[in-house]
Amino acid sequence: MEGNMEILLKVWTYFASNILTQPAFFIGLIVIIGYLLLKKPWYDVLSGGVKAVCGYMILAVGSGGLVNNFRPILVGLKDRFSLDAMVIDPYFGQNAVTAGVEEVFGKTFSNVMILLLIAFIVNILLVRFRKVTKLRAVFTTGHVQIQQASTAFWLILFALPVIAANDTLILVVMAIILGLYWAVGSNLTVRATQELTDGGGFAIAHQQMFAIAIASVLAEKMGRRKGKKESKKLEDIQFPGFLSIFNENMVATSILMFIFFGIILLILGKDYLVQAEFMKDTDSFLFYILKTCLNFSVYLAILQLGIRTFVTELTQSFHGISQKLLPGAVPGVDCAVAYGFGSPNAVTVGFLAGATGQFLAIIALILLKSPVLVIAGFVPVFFDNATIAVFANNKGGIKAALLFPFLAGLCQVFGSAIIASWVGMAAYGGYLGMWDWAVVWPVFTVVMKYLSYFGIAIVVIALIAIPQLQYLKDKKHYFLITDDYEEYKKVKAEEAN
Ligand code: ASC
Repeated sequence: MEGNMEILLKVWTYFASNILTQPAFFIGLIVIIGYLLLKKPWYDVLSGGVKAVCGYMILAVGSGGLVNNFRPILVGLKDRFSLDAMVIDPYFGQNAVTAGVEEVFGKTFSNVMILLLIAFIVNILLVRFRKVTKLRAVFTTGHVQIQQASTAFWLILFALPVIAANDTLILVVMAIILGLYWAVGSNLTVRATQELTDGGGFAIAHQQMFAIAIASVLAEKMGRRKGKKESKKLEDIQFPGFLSIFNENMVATSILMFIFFGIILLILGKDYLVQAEFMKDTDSFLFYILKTCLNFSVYLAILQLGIRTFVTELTQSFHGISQKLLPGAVPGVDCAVAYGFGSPNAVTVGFLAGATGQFLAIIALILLKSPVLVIAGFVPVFFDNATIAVFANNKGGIKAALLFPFLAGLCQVFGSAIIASWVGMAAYGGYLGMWDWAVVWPVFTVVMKYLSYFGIAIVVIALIAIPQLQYLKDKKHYFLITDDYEEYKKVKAEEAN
């Protein structure tokens, strides 16, 4: 018995560390299973699998390139001015947990793989029983789930000292709350994502799912209030004269990023950049700045190529899974997949609007003499806000694409500063910082801290209630939108007339 369990655990750990937490291989596996269920010939299964894995790996080269190039520049501000500040970024957040959790709580979390197993099963079951649960999306972005698990571990230990002594209880509470958050959050993005991608057949499973849902609803209201049928979107702008160069996404992004990061690099100064080994003393500063800033457009283009490579395969193959295994389900994927849809300029606009919000919030912290200072991390400021802008633009046009990322930028900084200093993570240099973790999880933490077991119940019930409320509001289209998007569009068009 003991031996069997051990073997099972080994098999699972192998699967989890090589596939479940490696989105490229997980999506590849899903595509292969989907095509097998559709009884496609073996060579179609093979080519679909290859395109899915390579496409996702290309996407990861793009997003990794952005992160590796621009994270150090933003963090450089902290070193250059010797600030005692925490960085809001998933990577710094995870490091802070590793560095501090043992010192603060006398514990380390080693059961990540078991947590993922339980949460994954919970997610599948919740979707399997969608008639009751009203949940439609399965989380596939394991790398993000691990980051979230470590932050949740800290927040839950802090909020619920009553369960801290019992490792099994911690695991169960974490699995329930995280599993629900993953299922409910990705489900919240289903409608907005289907409408953005014209029935792409997936949802977003990342770190700003509540923000996507809220921004989409508010942007839609904003768009409607103007009384016009459609509000002007970013893709509708046609600049005249010399400004027409901005009509081209690559040119617009390059010029805007040259200004934005150019200023930051000038502030950092050549001396610092040489000393911190960003560049050599013999390099031309001008060309270093040019090259660095243009890399933004280059990696963005790579990212979009990756999306184009795998999205069709995923959409088509998942029919196999949603017809045969998990009726009506959609996969939840990385937020960057949204950048292949809608206006490409929304990505840049969202980043700049979000950065403005974050920088203003940071200045406010300085002026208010906040005990905790925050440094903008690249992942929240770019991936959160670009995503929010893509969705906001699609529903509410230009104004929404500027407003919501800007507000989100304020939330990311203020929310993270408050929660990270309260729970003691700020002292270890970082916090996850993404929107849901700067707003939604802090609320969970407050409720659980002050109401203990009763607080856990409230969080769980609230999460379970969200999809029910979504369903009650829109019974007629709720399942149709994933089951048959063409039919959904037809019904919607008829109703509009
Ligand atoms: C994150 C994180 C990343 C990026 C990536 C965006 O939260 O940890 O590496 O966003 O998933 O494509």
